[in-house]
Amino acid sequence: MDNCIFCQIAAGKIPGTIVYQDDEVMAFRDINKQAREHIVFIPKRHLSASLADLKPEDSEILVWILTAAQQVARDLGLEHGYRLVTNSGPDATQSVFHLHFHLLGGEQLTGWLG
Ligand code: D5M
Repeated sequence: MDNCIFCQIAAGKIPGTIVYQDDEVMAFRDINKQAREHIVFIPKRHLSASLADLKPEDSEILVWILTAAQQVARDLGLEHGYRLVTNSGPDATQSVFHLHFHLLGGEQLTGWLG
């Protein structure tokens, strides 16, 4: 999608600090980081705006993203733990409407709500 910032990062049209990619998944550093390590995982294809509207036939992307997150967490040395979350919809303050997951770690995380 032309007006989607994450599609533009996936296509190399705008820069991102990419830490991982394969055929289906890309991961890059969040520009508004909320933890010492904060990585965003996206499907390279614009499969859905959020988890809420991901079609069952596209759900295998969830396994690929979780597998990529596991790999990146290992590569970043997050042996003490990390958090993987997705914001879906306005109550979750989602701001970019291309399915994505946040990997947060590298420090003691506190709180669930904010
Ligand atoms: O999270 C969307 C996240 O996307 C938010 O934490 C900022 C991040 N973001 C937005 N634009 C960029 C670029 N260009 N590079 C890296 N990170 C970016 P949400 O879950 O939708 O609130």
